Amino acid sequence: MDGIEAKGRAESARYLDETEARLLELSIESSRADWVHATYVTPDTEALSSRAYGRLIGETVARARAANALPAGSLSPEMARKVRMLRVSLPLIAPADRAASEELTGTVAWMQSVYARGSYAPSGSGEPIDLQGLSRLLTEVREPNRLADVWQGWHGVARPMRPRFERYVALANAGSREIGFPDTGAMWRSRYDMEPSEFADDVARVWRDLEPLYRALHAFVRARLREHYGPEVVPADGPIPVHLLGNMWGQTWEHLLPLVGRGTSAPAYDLTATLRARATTPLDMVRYAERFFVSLGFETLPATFWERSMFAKPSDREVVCHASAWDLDFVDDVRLKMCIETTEEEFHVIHHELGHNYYQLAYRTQPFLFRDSANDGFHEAVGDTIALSVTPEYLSRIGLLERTAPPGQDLGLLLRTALEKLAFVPFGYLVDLWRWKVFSGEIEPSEYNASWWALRERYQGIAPPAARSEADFDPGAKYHVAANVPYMRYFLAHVLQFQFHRALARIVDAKGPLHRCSIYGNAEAGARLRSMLAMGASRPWPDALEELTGERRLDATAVVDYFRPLLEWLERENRDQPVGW
Ligand code: X8Z
Ligand code: ZN
Repeated sequence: MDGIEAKGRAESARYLDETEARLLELSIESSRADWVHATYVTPDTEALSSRAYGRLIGETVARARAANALPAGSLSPEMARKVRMLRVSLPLIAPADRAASEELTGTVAWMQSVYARGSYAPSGSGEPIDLQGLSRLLTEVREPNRLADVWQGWHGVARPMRPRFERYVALANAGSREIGFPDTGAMWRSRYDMEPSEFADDVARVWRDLEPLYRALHAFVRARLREHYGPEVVPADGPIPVHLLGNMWGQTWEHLLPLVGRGTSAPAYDLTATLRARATTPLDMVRYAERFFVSLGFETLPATFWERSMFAKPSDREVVCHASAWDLDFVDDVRLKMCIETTEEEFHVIHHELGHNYYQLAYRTQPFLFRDSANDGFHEAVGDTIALSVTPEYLSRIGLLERTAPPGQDLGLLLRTALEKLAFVPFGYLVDLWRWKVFSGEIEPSEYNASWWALRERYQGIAPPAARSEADFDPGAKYHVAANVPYMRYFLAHVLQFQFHRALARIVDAKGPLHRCSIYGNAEAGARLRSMLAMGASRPWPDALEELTGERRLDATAVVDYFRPLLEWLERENRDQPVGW
């Protein structure tokens, strides 16, 4: 490098350092305002968070532009990566025009508030019930008419979002175009160290590999639901009515286990009952999850985590109950925000969330622009990977299960996990298939709802309990649509977590089947996991994947390996059943 080049390098480095310092400052401001909004939803906190977000976006755009103009030859590979990251670091870009920017960030904050405040008073009862309460009813009630009423009531909450959602799409696209993307969906697809079209092809490939597994589970569940509810309610070979699936979006089905599992596939244990019998508190549940990470050699969570997190739903104000993990200062002010209920499902969600927090702590020494996961699917997969190690053997080791489920109960265990994870796969895939098409204009506002249901039927094989129309806005009844959170990350995570788990099982030299393997207490597994997490976003994600697994691609065989015994059994169970819809 000659003198002039060295000077160029030093100037570019200085600009990027300054950029990282400034964006860190604005990100902290924005996170604090968001935190206050999410834990105290009022018009004022909504306005403050939208303002702070607008400032962060404005600065990010200005700096991305300036960084793009730095002489290419002046950038080291690491600096060039930072410049690329700058352009795709945010899920929302507002237009430079001030009024348009305020309208856009204001709309997103408003949709979040509408979602957070949403409630419905089921027919024949007096009090309005929030999403958590309505979701609980979906897991407990078994009368189809009441279930349909609850489902429709919640979906009514999203109707008023529709006109403003349309504006949000137009404005977000305008912002994305100003920084050189054809639309916001293309921007979202540009965060994966490959061409956006390559990424779309890659997830399509993995979906094709997983589709037969999902269809086998779907056929089995449909047949058992038909036995239970009768042929008038559940068709023999058509889509399953979504309100029967024990989840508002039909995205996970584990609450159906007592209804569809029997004999060899009966539930192996009831963790919810145990937690309740012991009066386990939300805080106790978080402590269990923390102890798992500590057993792998991670540090205990900072004192501020315990002081500043929100673990339970406050009774005196509106909050965003949808669980999330936060990193307020991008160093160690990590927090959990969740309205914890004492159930097995929430026990798993807590592990999911702490996975985010431990990832944040692991990459805190990276430069600011690399303080993120290898790709967003990695962030979603870490805690789920740990939850896969919450086996009966582990639960009995920590005293949460009297007796380890004997070997004969593997089908019940696998069926529970399949109802949670395999059932999720098409939903994880289609939410952003829909949004990609909405942003690109392939789906027009006049067909928002019909196109949503076309995808829901095609991929999930489910149907709404009653006719829907374009007066409805059912996508907005899902948190991530209302809150502008990209969703393909969860599809990725549902593959990656099985790749991580399979690799960790090899590291601990597990002898039995994958679903019986727990890495609890294994220091080597912990060290290997930590070294991947500590990379943050400093390298392309295939490098991070390779670090832990030796693999460089998304690979559905890890899912197949995990569920193999169940898949063989399902095939036999489905012998006389129609498969598909
Ligand atoms: O939103 C979440 C987490 C927070 S990142 C609770 N999940 C998705 C959802 O609830 O729809 C986890 C799995 C899918
Ligand atoms: Zn998450």
